[in-house]
Amino acid sequence: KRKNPVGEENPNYDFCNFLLELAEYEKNVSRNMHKFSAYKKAAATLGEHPTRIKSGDEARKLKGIGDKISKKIDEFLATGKLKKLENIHNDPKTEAINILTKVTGIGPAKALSLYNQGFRTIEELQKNPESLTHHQKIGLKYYEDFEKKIPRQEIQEIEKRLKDLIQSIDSLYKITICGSYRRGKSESGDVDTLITHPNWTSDKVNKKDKNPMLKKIINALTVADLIIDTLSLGETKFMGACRLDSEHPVRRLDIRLTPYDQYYCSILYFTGSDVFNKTMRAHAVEQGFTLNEYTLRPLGSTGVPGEPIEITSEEDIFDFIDYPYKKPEDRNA
Ligand code: DCP
Ligand code: MG
Ligand code: MN
Repeated sequence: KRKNPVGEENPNYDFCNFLLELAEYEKNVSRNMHKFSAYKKAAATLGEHPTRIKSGDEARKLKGIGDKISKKIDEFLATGKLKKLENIHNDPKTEAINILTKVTGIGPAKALSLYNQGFRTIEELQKNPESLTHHQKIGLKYYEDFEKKIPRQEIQEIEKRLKDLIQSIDSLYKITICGSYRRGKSESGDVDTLITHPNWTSDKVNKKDKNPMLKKIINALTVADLIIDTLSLGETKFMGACRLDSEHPVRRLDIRLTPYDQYYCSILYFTGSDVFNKTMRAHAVEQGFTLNEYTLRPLGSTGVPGEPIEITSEEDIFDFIDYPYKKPEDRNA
């Protein structure tokens, strides 16, 4: 089972899925992040392609697909499989690492160390969780639920409860669900929530005073029994577990509190996709800007970023870096 299997309604779903599987292998087992990005990009490109690819040569003409991947497409078309993938499937170390990294908080390095200690399965971890962090233990506790995708309608219900509860603390809070949900996906892996407040701006962030806003919010959501566990909680970021009620699975909830003047850069970042963000940031650099989840800043001739540009909408960011505007639904690649 892969993280993002592409459905059979996509004309190139089988290519996408073997590329995504190779990407996961590079990320989790080989630890080659260049290859990981290359496979992911190629899968995204093929996933967006409207017609069935008929040869490696045809694929090679598309963005992000070079000789090696086009040869794999030819091999797959000719034999219905890939030797490289067959070998990966028969490798017990790969299998164990793939299983262990499905637990939130267990990355490839921890998985490798667990593997070297003899762990192979989730059940073995559940019996001996001593070496795990709090985050990893919670990940293990809700392992099965966290594997399940969240239907759009359930996110809408969670959104409504979040808004009601947070705005009853202060009606000026502005709440936006981002991530794959905002990109219009019919189901999502988690609930990515962005919160801002007009009285909280970036000039107040670097002050020494602790900002209690997020902790208050998390406390209220916990008292209301919407949040049922915390993986981590800082001044601007929360990661945890939520549940509509006992009839529903436990869901991963991410919350970010962002200064009002950084809201649009934050929304852009948190909407993704991760591949889209990378592409857009690279374009920004080509245009002489640096873009991150906080600000858009011009790069001086020495490459030093200047003062943040004032942004009043997501479209502004696209305009400044001369990148054609894309609606969230068109940011899936
Ligand atoms: N993000 C990013 N780079 C990362 C991780 C995240 O740019 N390495 C941004 C883009 C993502 C957004 O944060 O779209 C939310 O991250 P998620 O991991 O929740 O990803 P998605 O919401 O896109 O997909 P899913 O349905 O799996 O949650
Ligand atoms: Mg998400
Ligand atoms: Mn998330």
